[in-house]
Amino acid sequence: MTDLIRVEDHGAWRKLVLNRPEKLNAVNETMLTELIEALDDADGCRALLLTGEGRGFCSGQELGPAMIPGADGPPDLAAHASAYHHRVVRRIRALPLPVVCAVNGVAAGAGASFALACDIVLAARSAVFMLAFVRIGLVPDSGASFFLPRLVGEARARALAMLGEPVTAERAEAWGMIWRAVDDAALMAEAEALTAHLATQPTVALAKMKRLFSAGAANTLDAQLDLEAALQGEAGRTADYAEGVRAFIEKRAAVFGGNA
Ligand code: LHQ
Repeated sequence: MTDLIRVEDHGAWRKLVLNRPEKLNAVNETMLTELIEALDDADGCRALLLTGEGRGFCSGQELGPAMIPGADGPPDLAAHASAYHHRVVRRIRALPLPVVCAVNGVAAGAGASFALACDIVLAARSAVFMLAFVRIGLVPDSGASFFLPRLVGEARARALAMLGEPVTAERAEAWGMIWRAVDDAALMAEAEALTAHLATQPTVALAKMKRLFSAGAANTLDAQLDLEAALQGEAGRTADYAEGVRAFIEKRAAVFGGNA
């Protein structure tokens, strides 16, 4: 283990910090492997916060000599994306707990995709999102071509992908690409408070919401209604549901254990 991913434990929630500030947290194989391990290891906690150290959030794949054709021909980007970047995205989406992203600075290429894969995204007002892929002759990956049109519509998604222009945090909020743009100085405190709050919520229900929203992207209304009914049935058998209703009747705040 290096310290390319810094893990901060806060009891019920955890902060994962991309920690290569001198390269705006550009990701390489070591860093992505550590990120995947940190995500795998997070199953036990009730919420995660993903952010970056320094003035950038993540500038995407590290661009270095390994990324251009060498004696063995061009690098196998399909294998690279599948083995690393796409495992990060799959893990974020599959984790049975909310993942908050605090975009503290530029989010470019796969860095933008990682942010969009998270459940709730806050961004510093000075941060920008950039589908930088086109600038180096690549296509959006790590889920960007899936998330972006669903969040902002195809007209904007196609233009952002084809032009690679930066989108400010405020515009991203106005377009529904992220939850909120926040003053730079307030970003971390706000993101931490949000994550800490989520860690007190009915975790099993939040995990089922993630399943619902993921399935809803491809389901018919009928299939989605069936899934909602099934997952509501499961949620209705949790201790947190019983506690929630009891607390309502007793006119007090619910105390959720996050258990099934
Ligand atoms: C970097 C990087 C970087 C290395 C900044 N690498 N050093 C691709 C391939 C394979 C499989 C799967 O998926 C992908 C997906 C992708 O992610 S493709 C997209 C890759 N990323 C980019 O194309 C973005 C490249 N970076 C930039 O365009 C700029 O750095 C941005 C616009 C992010 C920020 O610009 P500035 O604020 O002007 O900062 P800077 O360019 O001066 O960067 C600061 C340092 O960070 C600098 O190093 P240096 O030693 O000169 O101070 C950069 O070289 C380094 N850096 N991004 N991706």
